[in-house]
Amino acid sequence: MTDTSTAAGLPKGFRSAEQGWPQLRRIPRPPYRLPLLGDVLGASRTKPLQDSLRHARRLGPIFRRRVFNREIVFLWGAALAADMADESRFAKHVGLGVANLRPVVGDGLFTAYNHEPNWQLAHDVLAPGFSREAMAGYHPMMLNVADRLMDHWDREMAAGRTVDVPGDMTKLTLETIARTGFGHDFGSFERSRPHPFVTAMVGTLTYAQRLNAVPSPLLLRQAARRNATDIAYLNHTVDDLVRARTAGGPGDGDLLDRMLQTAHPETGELLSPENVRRQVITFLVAGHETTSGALSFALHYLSRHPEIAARARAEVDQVWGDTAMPGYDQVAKLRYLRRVLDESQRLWPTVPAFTREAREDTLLAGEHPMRRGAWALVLTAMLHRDPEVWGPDAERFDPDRFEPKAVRSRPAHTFKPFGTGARACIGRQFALHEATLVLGLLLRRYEFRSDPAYRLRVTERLTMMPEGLRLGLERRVGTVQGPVVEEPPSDLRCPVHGSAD
Ligand code: MNH
Repeated sequence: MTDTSTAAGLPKGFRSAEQGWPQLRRIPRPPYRLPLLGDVLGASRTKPLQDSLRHARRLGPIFRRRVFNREIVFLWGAALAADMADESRFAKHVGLGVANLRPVVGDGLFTAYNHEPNWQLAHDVLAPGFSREAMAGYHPMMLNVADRLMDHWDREMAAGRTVDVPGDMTKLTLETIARTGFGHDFGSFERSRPHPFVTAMVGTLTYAQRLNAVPSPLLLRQAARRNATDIAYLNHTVDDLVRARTAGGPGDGDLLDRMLQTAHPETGELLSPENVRRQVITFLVAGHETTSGALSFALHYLSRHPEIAARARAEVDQVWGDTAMPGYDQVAKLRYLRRVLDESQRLWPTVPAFTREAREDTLLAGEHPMRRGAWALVLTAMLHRDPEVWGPDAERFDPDRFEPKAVRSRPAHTFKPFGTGARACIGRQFALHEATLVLGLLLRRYEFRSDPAYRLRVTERLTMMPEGLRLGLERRVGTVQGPVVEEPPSDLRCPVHGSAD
């Protein structure tokens, strides 16, 4: 692999680890390495993350794998991951699956290189779209979409059918981001099949993941053609949406209005039409795929732990009473339910890894020299199961791990479902608000019946999603009506940064 650098000399693109890690040999690797192919024996082409988890368990907190001609360093030990969270020495690395999405979303917020000017510009223009005020404005729309989901679920329940959890959560989260961000309705609940936008999105995500598992993209010619069609569909859908807005006049100050109208406070610069297209796709995809997975895993665990579901339901009854429309401020008060969500994200972070690169030559965790531009993949999904942090029962689902006292007793930077630093998730509060609200509404309305024969299987398309998860529903009887307790208001933190870290 060649080391492409920008004019400024900043590292860009892929660097095989030999170039960046002078003492690479000290890092363990799997025992059976094949010439040319590398460490691919027994490797899964469709579940690379779960493959890496198996290697992690055998090889320890830092290890390397060679896939064809690329050597990649993986890490998940708490001390190593915490050191990588040091923003003064490390930054986001755009590599692997994220870099493979560049043909789809280019210098959109998620895939932009740190040095690309459109990152800061778009960040400054869009961050206010995730402020507390903006979120409070999205809340009624989120409630409305949740009502559509429950209408659908009521009908399925009445017909004696089980529900397709990941499919329906995807409908819900796509409609929510489309409505709140772009004033758009994809009509997902009126369709029996996924919206073609979702099919095209899943296609591009899957293709970006597969590109990491072949020595050359030339081996995926047919898939590449399919991918080009998918990208064209995404572009076309988004161009229509933007055209409708420019023709019809501004919306209600949503993300799209901000993208089209907000000039940078200092430079007066606007996002270019090409960049707007990339941001719209970025937000439509990043804004629903991950939250859908998070909701699906949480529903899986709630259905498997009736005592936890009962406790969460009692909290919803107590905090919400029988209010038809719980208010914005009543969502963050569901502290226990939030812990259920955190615990689901601990075991199955829907974005299961992220990559970080050294800003300068440095020594990782006092042990591993790295040259400027060298990078590693932080395996969040394994960091979240490190027995040294989470105890010998780390694999067990237990929301009490997120009681404030337990959280304080753990080292920093050990729970990273939303990434870290300046490039951490901009939509964190949005996702947490939406997911907590929806879980609260569903718990209040239904009892979940899981199929005892179901074993959790997880499908991968850069993000994680439970496979084939269906639940039976029963209408709850005898709603407990507790008094609405007044709790102190939840702490008001910066909607974007400095909260998860
Ligand atoms: Mn989100 C970045 C996880 C919901 C929009 N998101 C990230 C990163 C993680 C992440 C991890 C950092 C990736 C990296 O370091 O390479 N995001 C999630 C999860 C959920 C989620 C687990 C839901 C649960 N994300 C959302 C929502 C939106 C969104 C909702 C939009 C409404 N995320 C983004 C954007 C970025 C991002 C945009 C890129 C931010 C940046 O680089 O400045």
